[in-house]
Amino acid sequence: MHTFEQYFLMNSDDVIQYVKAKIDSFQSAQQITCKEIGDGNLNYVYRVLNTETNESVILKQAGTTARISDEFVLSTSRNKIETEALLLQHTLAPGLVPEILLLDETMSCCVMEDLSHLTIMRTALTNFETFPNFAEHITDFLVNTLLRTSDVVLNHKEKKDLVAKFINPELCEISEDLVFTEPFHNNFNRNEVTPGNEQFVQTHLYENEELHLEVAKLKFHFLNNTQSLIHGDLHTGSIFIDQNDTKVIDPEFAFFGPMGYDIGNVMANLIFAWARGRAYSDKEFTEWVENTLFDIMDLFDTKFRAAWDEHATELVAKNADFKEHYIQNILKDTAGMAGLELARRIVGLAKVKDITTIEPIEDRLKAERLCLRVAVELILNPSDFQTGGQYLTALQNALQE
Ligand code: SR1
Ligand code: MG
Repeated sequence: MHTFEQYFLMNSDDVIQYVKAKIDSFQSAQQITCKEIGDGNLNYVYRVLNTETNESVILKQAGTTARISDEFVLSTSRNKIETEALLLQHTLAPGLVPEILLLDETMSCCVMEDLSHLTIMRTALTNFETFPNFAEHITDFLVNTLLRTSDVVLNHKEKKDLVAKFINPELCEISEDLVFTEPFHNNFNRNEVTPGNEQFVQTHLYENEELHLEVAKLKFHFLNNTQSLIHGDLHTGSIFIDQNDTKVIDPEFAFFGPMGYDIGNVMANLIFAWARGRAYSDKEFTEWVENTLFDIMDLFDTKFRAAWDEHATELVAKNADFKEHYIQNILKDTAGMAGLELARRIVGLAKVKDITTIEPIEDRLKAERLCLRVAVELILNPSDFQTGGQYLTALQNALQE
């Protein structure tokens, strides 16, 4: 019988015991099932169900290494960062993240609301499902979590306390390596270029000095700009969705970084879905993705401006030209970061199913080159991407080449 007073990595039986011990409504439950359902790269996720009452919860625990590979040795305290990010995001963007029921720092686990009536967005997009409310919901999430954790809104001392609380060096290092470094150099064995695209990657990424300069600028921006509490890994695998609801999950990479990293991740991962839609000639789906890309930029801009006017407390932020300058820079960062995400998911360690499951292989190779052409354009010319329309033009141009 465990007391859960010292950390160990739980199995399904341990999780049942744990939930009975820690969650009041499960205390006297007789019929409990528990299944590991995690499909992320880092942690273990269990769904615990009381089959008599149908009540269910999710338990997420961090192991001492990443699930994807033992080569990433990580502090289990990432679970605390994730849970505290969710708690804060819940106050800023209610209804758009799961409810937390318990945080256990000793066991490096949390218990949260079960969202398994929803689907992981990447899975749904891979099946060409569309979501009419997504642009509205994700821009509500982005504007509220990003603007309201920035110095525009927060008291600067309070913000510095939060910056310290969310220092996340190990998870940031993963992004620094996998997103900002490895995909642009051919001497990292975690890169895996699909056979047939070697020459393209060599020319457009590995030997592109102009690109390397822009990537270096973006990397130092990521390292040095404590702009807002960002999610840090906001791809479509970190979103649960259905026709009504959108819930953002998995912020274990959260730290104070540039807002554009989150917005760019959302844009890039929709571009993967778009490239897949093109590969399978699904016109309705690709049109929905295009409209969504357009709407996200448009809605973000409109809502961010309105939220600025409503919530800004910093005196200099009342200057209209400063507001303009600030927003232009967020959108510029968004383009650069979207380009990085597009490149790293094609070449680097953590690939995306939207692209890897495209068949036949010639179509996958073509979709990869399409994403990489868009990536290079976004990274080289980020200032040219202030509107959704400019993204759509870049997608059309990349198709021509
Ligand atoms: C070692 S973790 C690999 C990737 O999975 C996560 O979801 C992040 O995107 C990370 O880069
Ligand atoms: Mg994740």
